Amino acid sequence: METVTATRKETPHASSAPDTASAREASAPSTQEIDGFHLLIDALKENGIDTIFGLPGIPISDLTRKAQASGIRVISFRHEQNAGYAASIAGYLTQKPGICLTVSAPGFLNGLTALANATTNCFPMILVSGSSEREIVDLQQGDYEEMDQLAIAKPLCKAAFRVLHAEDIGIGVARAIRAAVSGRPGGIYLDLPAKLFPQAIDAEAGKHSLIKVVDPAPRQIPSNESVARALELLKNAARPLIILGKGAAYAQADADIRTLIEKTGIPYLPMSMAKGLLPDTHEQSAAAARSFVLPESDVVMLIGARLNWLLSHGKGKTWGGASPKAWGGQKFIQVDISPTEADSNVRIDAPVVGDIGSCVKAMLAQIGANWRQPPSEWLDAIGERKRKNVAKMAETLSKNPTPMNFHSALNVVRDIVKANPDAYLVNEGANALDFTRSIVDMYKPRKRLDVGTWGIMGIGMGFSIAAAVVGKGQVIAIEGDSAFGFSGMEVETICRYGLPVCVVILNNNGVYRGDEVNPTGGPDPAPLVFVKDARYEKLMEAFGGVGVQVTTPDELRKAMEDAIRSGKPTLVNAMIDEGAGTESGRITGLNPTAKKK
Ligand SMILES: Cc1ncc(C[n+]2csc(CCOP(=O)(O)OP(=O)(O)O)c2C)c(N)n1
Ligand SMILES: [Mg+2]
Repeated sequence: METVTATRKETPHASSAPDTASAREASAPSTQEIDGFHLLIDALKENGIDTIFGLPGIPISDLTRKAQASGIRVISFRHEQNAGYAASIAGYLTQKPGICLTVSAPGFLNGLTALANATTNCFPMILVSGSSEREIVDLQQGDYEEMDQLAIAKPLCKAAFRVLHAEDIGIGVARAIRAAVSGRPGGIYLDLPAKLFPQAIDAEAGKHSLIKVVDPAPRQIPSNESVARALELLKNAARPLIILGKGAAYAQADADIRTLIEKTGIPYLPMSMAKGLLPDTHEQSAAAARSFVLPESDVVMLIGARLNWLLSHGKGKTWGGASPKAWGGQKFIQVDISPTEADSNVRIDAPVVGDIGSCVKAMLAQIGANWRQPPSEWLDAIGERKRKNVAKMAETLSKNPTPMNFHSALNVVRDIVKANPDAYLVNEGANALDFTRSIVDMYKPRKRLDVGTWGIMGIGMGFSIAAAVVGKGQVIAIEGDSAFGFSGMEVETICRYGLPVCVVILNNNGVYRGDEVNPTGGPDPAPLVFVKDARYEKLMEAFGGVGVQVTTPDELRKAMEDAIRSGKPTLVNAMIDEGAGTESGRITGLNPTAKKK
């Protein structure tokens, strides 16, 4: 392992900093020195970081080589945005910050969308970018890839740091790790100017400067009063409901959360990425009666779920309010790590602030053995709705139309996921997303990885690669054809690393659907449609993976079964009725329409 170098003397950073390294060398000469490259690698390894997602170039090419040589797994991507998404979801899956490494200005900017998305979704990630020479950047003298990256990153992340001296690398990495995972996790930017890497300091002093972060995400215990207040409200509810968000899934408090749900007997709704925290087939899941339970509930406990647009801000018609902004009358308990989350959209009657694991434990401790189950009228009413909706869905799923539609294709995916509950399910698109979410049941926590808070397109291949690498398991990616296009080139990365990823494109020839025409009759296609019947599977074949085009559910089933059996990179191009989708999938209401036709 190459950690300590007997270096040539690199000129340390000259003008913007006192020449501390050479000053010390003069007073205490040393033959053994360590440079910035190795200090950074050692600082990451010291903190258990074993994987870097990135894209090499000036000034970080050598860093990727040396990192690989030191035993860190380096996954090289074709575009930084995908490396960034990979890092962010690795952070979500492991509770360790995912590292994305990029070059300066353009590489940094390409990674920035993923950093902002990580912050929005509370995924712990660190974007590490090389940057150009400070004094030239600050005087705007036109350096190679000049950009004031720190200033640009700041508003888009939870915290941003820059390291100028090799002896500060340990501190810089420690601060970035703590900031990423403590409290509400998020995206961190770490700026490393090119001149930092060859700076050399005394090896012993360098070793001493590294910090192994102790307890990076300390437990935050809720107050007893806040827990008692919440339970009092829940206990007296006539129609209680629990909503589990991806914060609850992130917490890895799976057994306690399940015990809380089962002990209280309260029906629950999983948000998209909380599907599988309890198996979707759990009898207390009210997912199949969502539009009934939201307006009818009287006390709602949110666990790691925010009242953002995905929950209609806790008000309006979804919640039984008379008008779009009107309150539905529910009382809310909000269990969240952030004290400022409460009252963000509606009044929170009982905030419980702490980490989800500690909060749920505290509730279990106070609940004791004699918890009264919710009124049977409420449970029966939900049960009846569920039965009706499930029967209706079963009827739709059993149809076998030609051409295949979303339902007949996803009926197959549903079976495959049921037979492979440990597989990760990555999902993006509009109809391809919404139908998959409602049709495909999940059975285990943190297996469903999707577009998250922003409904962002482009996470598909980055998430798939990270799930295969850090989750070390089979991945199934269900992709809209438009969604796939955002990260499609990474199928080369999937093939290069030989990852067990089965991509299924639900190909309906366009965004939402493929049957629109240019109203002018001119030669350009309509803005939302693509080349008809495109052969996406050939892209996978180009890099040595398996490509299959399928037009029936039976062919789809066989292709997916083969992919999972072989573990080979596979792309299944599933041809879907181009008229089957709806505008914007399930969120049609957010689409502005012209007042006058
Ligand atoms: C980064 C980004 N750009 C654009 C969008 C807008 N958008 C939402 S869904 C979607 C694509 C939907 O088409 P497809 O993936 O083919 O799914 P389908 O509805 O056809 O199944 C787009 C472009 C977005 N959400 N994110
Ligand atoms: Mg489509």
